[in-house]
Amino acid sequence: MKLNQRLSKLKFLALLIALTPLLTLFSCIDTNEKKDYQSTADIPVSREMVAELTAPPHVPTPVGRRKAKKLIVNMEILEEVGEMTDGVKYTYWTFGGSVPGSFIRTRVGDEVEFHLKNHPDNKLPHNIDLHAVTGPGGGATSSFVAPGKEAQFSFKVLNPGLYVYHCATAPVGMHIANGMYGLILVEPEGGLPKVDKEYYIMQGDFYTKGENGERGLQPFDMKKAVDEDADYVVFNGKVGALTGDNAITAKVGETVRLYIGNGGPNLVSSFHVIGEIFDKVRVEGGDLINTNVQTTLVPAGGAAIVEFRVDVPGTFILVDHSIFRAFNKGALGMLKVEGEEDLKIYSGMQEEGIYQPEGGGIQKMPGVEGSGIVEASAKNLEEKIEFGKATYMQTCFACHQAEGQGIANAFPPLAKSDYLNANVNRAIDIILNGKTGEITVNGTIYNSVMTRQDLSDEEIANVLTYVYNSWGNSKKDVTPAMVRSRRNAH
Ligand code: HEC
Ligand SMILES: [Cu+2]
Repeated sequence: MKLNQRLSKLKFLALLIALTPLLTLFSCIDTNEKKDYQSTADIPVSREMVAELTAPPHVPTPVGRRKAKKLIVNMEILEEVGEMTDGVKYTYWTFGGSVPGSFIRTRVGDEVEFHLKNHPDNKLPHNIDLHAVTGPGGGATSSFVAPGKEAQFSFKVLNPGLYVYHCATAPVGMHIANGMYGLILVEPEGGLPKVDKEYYIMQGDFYTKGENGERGLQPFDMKKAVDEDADYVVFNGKVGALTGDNAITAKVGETVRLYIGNGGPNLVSSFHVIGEIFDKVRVEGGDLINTNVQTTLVPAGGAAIVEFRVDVPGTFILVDHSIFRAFNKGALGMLKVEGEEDLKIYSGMQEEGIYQPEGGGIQKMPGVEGSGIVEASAKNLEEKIEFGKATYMQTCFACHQAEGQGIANAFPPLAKSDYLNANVNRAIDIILNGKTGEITVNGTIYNSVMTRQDLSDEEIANVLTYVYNSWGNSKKDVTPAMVRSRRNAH
């Protein structure tokens, strides 16, 4: 221990000596700039500028030496169907039409005027929480915006670093799980050091009703999300967003900087590039620089900046080194490097695609479906209500809330709902088939989407019996037979 400590002290000293010229350089820059302001909050802004926003894997032009400005960010929220992988569709909720959302590039001292626009075709209200904001909710409380509306708020950019932004509208996990996250970079005064190539990559985990690879439009699965049982773990919103023709590229001898984010909602990423060593990692996207790193941890709701020089040609595979995610769930990308071989560094026999998942993107384990477990039936009304409550807390709670109160402008109340109490068959149909289009509940209009709930007849009977016997509703007893007859009616 002692020896170790002494050793690390020595190392520290050596590092200090090695860094001295660098440090002096930095302090030079520092004193130059510090003339005009004490803290970054005091940096004056000159003029106005509309921010360039880019879809992944691209990033906007570096800030370089530009002065702090009033930076107008126009961000449009779009809910749209995309392809998770071949034959599998998913309804993404996006900032700017991509997952992750548009990359925002700022510098310390900028005064950002944020315009959040919720497209009129969207179904739900949203907002934005930017981790780069100093203020309540990171902007969330000031940016809640219904479809067809625009919200505006401003903030001063105080701390340099790479920050996540995400939607923070309830149920928050669901909005993030549907793709509502992205990165905002805050460059220091004078900008980050120049590199040859920069790319934007963000990991996310997805939860679908069907298993990995099951075809068709797959609805979000709340239970799997709560259980952190991801069907897909991907870079940039889908399987293959960074492979084959979509691979990112560089030439031998170039320096590459990757802005890596992790939207989660649940999983942390062990980000690794097979066959490369990160010369530099800006740990967690902050000021701390680590060097010679193999794998860097990117927390959910966090980021890292990794930099390396590519010395030899070939295809380098980007993975989450929780490796089943890479080969079985999609967390795999490619960096294709062209140029001259350097046999001194690497002797050869490189085979492109050697790390391709066997037989394409999706693999299935045999024989795990249909556990065959049958739950005991409820014996009386009390048990129905008890079982129904359990289903409610697992399935309906995220949207309709614990006391059935719903969420204004998004999810109608089930408590004292005139709509619910007026017609049992209609309520059963809603659970069986889902519901879209305009409805009026207790005098308020809702026009949103409830996806069909994949529940057995008995589960539906129990959950509705629980709802009808709670929160001032009309105390009906819904039976499995009633549900069965509605199911057969279609
Ligand atoms: C993903 C969010 C979501 C989940 C989960 C969900 N609902 Fe809904 N529910 C909605 C939305 C949105 C509407 C309104 C649909 C519309 O505007 O057409 C709705 C409407 C309803 C209505 C009719 C309106 C009312 O307030 O009476 C009932 C009844 C209902 N849901 C019951 C349930 C039950 C029971 C569950 C659980 C088994 C459930 N919902 C799960 C979002 C959800
Ligand atoms: Cu949202």
